[in-house]
Amino acid sequence: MFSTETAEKIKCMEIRGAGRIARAAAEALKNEALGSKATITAAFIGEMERAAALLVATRPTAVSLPNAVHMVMAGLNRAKTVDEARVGIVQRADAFIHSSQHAVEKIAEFGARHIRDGDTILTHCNSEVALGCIIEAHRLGKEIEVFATEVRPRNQGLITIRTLNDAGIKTNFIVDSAVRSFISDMDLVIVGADAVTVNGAVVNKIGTSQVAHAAYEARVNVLVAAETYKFAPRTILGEEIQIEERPAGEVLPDEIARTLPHVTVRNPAFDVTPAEFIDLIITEKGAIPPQMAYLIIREYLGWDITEFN
Ligand code: RI2
Repeated sequence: MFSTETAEKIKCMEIRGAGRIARAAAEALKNEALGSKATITAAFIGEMERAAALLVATRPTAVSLPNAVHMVMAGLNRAKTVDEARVGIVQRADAFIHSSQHAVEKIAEFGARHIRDGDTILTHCNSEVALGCIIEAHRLGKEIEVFATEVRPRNQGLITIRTLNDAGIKTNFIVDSAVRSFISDMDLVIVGADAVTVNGAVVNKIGTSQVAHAAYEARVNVLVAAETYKFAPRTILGEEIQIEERPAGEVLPDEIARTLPHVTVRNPAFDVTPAEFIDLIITEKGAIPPQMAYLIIREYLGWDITEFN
């Protein structure tokens, strides 16, 4: 029940942002475990597995979601009693949520060091961790100015400018297509990530690759703020990140679309920025060049490749 409700909220983006959906899924699994009436271990495990599958299926791109679910569900099959299984889920969910919040704080601390007094920073979409770096730099007394994009079609830029405004940070709001016009005035680009692949490519909100390409051309550094649970272990095995394509109505109202029978609206929610356009990925374990993504997957996610075979 808890998972169905949370799954709906994630799907319609009432709960959004790669870190937030991961924590919401962990919380939903915890509540599901606490609320379960199952008295037989196998039945309890079955309930939890159905809840986990439902949550993972909501948004296919943000790897934080299956990673969080995997961490909460790890070892469930070894539990001998319902109580043991329930306690395990609750402990692992709490541990994930706690470490996720800690990671966001650590990244803000590390990321702020890359922002200099007087910097003008461009950000795209609404990333809790990217904004955390900017707000921490401001808190440390650095004079900064931000350019934030609109982020069609869901306008997450509005959330970003509200947050920056509330923090008292001088902010400019621009349409997505204005990025190249302003990029030469920027000192830094900071964005978040929905997934980081083994070759250091970053999957993030649609338009990120254009921003990074423009920055590369203008020799402006690009930082990606991403917790280690956004790195994608399955990409080691050659699995590709699925890019979510959202409803056409988000881009073009149905009543207009109906009058244009020869027009198809395409609405991919994310794109892929290759490693060569990224200078650093800031994780809670420190900053790494994107080419070191493999090490994060092997050392910090702590999973053996055989787990996926
Ligand atoms: P944090 C968001 O996805 C954006 O792509 C953002 O850059 C990314 O998640 C990371 O967000 P959406 O849910 O975890 O808006 O840094 O599609 O908040």
